[in-house]
Amino acid sequence: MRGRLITIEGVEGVGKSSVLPVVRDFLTEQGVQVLQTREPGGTELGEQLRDVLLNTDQEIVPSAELLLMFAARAQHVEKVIQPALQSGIWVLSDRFTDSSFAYQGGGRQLGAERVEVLERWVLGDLHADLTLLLDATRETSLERTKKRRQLDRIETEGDEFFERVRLAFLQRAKADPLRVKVIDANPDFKTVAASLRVQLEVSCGQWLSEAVAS
Ligand code: Z5A
Repeated sequence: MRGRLITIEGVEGVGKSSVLPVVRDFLTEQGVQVLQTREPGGTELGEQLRDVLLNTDQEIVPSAELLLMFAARAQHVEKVIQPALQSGIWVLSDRFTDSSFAYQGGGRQLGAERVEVLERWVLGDLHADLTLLLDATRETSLERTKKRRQLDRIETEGDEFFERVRLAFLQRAKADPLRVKVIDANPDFKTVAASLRVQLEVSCGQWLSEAVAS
C-alpha cells in the first residue's frame, strides 16, 4: 500500500524542527515506516541548492529563488519522495510546496499563479496528504528565532515580509481545510506537542489502520 506524505509548515522559528520528532515518533509507534526529510534539501543536489539559497553572500532575484526551490523539489520528488511512497514508506517533510506559495508567492509577492504552474509541472498528481501548519504571532517566532544561530539570507527579511508569509500560509489553510490543519504554536512545547498528537490521531487514524492491516 502506498505511503502517505505529511508536511510541516510555518514561518521561521515557529518550532517545526522541534516538533518533527513528536510526529515521527507518533507514526512509528503506530507501526509505519517513516522517512524524515526537508526542503529545500533532501538530496545531494537539493542540499547544494539549499546552501546557495540560504547563503547571505549573493543577491538572488525572487524568480530565480522560486525556480531554485522547484529545481531542488523536482530532484527530491523524483529521487526520494515518490520511490518511498511507492514502497509503502510514509514521508515526513519539513516544508514542501506550501512554503513556495507562502514565501515566494506571498513574501516575495510573485503571486500564487506562477507557483501553481511550477507545482503542476513538477508534482503532477502528487500532493501532501496532511499538512500541519504551525502558526504563531510574529512576536513569538521572532523571540524563538533570536535564540538560535546566525540568520540565513531569507531570515534577514523584515516584519512586513514575514507577515505576508504568515498570511499566505493561513490563506492556504482556509482554501484547503481538509488537508491543512492549523496548530497554535504560541504555547509552550508540551502543549504544542499534545495538540499535534490529537490532530494526528484524528487525521491519520484511518490511514494508519489501513496501512498496518495491509
Ligand atoms: N523556503 C522558501 O522560501 N520556499 C520554499 O519553497 C521552501 C523553503 C521549501 C529554510 O527553511 C528557508 O527556506 C526558510 C523558508 C525557505 N527561510 N526562512 N525564513 P528551514 O525550515 O530550514 O528554516 P527555518 O524556517 O528558519 O526553520 P528552523 O530554523 O528550523 O526553525 P523552526 O524549525 O521553525 O524552529 P525550531 O528550530 O524548532 O525552534 C526555534 C527555537 O524555538 C528553538 O530554540 C526551540 O527550542 C524554541 N522553541 C520551539 N518550540 C517552542 C515552544 N513551543 N515554546 C518555546 N520555545 C520553543
